Amino acid sequence: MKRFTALLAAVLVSAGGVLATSSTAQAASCRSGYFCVWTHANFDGMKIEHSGDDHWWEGNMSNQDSSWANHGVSGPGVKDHVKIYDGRKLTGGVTLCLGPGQEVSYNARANDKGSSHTWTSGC
Ligand SMILES: [Ca+2]
Repeated sequence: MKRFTALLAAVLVSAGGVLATSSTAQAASCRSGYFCVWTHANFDGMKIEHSGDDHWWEGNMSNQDSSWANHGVSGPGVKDHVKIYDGRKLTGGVTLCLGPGQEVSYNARANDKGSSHTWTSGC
């Protein structure tokens, strides 16, 4: 079962790689290896780029987040998903979880809710 899961993950990763290099170019301007957050929808407004965790989003981003991009790089044992939490210090529940390469231009349920995030191995 473990072997199957690893194989499946490899297939999913390579499928994502194909998608990324096809005509559906990534819309969000966010460096490779980073998780980016914008204060406005459609990757607009103020942007903050995170290479690691931030358990205490500052006031100019806390409860201001309106679009998100996970440009984390996948690899064996790498935490390439990002969970965003309602409260600081990863409290209050997850408002949004992004897989590697995932970009969310707007999400009504998560809009202006986030206050901390962590890299994780899955959603
Ligand atoms: Ca906002």
